[in-house]
Amino acid sequence: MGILNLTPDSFSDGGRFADEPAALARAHRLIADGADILDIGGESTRPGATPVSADDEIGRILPLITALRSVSDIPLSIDTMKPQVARAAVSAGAAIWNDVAALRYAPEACDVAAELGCQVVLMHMRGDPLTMQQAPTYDDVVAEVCEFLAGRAEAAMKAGVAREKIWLDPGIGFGKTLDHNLALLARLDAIVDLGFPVLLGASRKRFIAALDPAAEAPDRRLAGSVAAALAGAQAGVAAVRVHDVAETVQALAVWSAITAAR
Ligand code: HH2
Repeated sequence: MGILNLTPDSFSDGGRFADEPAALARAHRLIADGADILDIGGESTRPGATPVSADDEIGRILPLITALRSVSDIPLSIDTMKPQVARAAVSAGAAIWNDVAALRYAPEACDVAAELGCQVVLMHMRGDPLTMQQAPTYDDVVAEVCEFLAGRAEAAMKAGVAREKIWLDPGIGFGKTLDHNLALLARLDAIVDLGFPVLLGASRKRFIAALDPAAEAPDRRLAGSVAAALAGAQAGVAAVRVHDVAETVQALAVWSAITAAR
């Protein structure tokens, strides 16, 4: 899953693809590099990010979805917490609602997901993007994330979302310390065992800089991002959400070939 941020403030590529020609060119690059899905975002969820209105978010994402729909049939995912934005994106042709709030942002979120009939990614986040990195604590992060994700899948299914439409995501960096992130990356198999496809988003995240001081700038985190993607593949995740598609595709091809030759 290639990341396409139409935001002025995402942590790694904020502002670079905010106008439509640049965004379309970026989308074509991600597709040529081997992305199977494009994840389009109109609101940054980085720690401390300022929220934007649904209208602004729709204004950012809709022209690109419409333009892309007329030139490519690659599945599109909309990265939003807001049911109105998901509705607009799915009406314009998006197939996946990627929700970092796991359908908790608005009371009608589960019903809207059921009504739209699209695939839904339910991600774990402690708190919200404004506050989530303020001293997060867990007794057992892996067990608590699994319990949360299983509960959100239940809530979605109770509202009428079909089981086969649901994906789960541990939410690397969302209300987690370095140790929490590492515990989750080490036990992704526990999330895979919940029985839903798992999406992993570790690309260029801050935990990589905590392990390598030379990776303070997000664009210096490629090798660490690839290492995390391979840990995900090893544990059986279904997809990885990444900025550097060509490099990740190559790493996964080599890893799969080695695995197949065993
Ligand atoms: N991480 C970000 C955004 N959306 N969605 C899922 N399912 N999983 C993730 O790990 C995830 C996500 C990170 O937020 P942002 O600051 O918007 O940066 P970027 O989109 O460049 O990763």
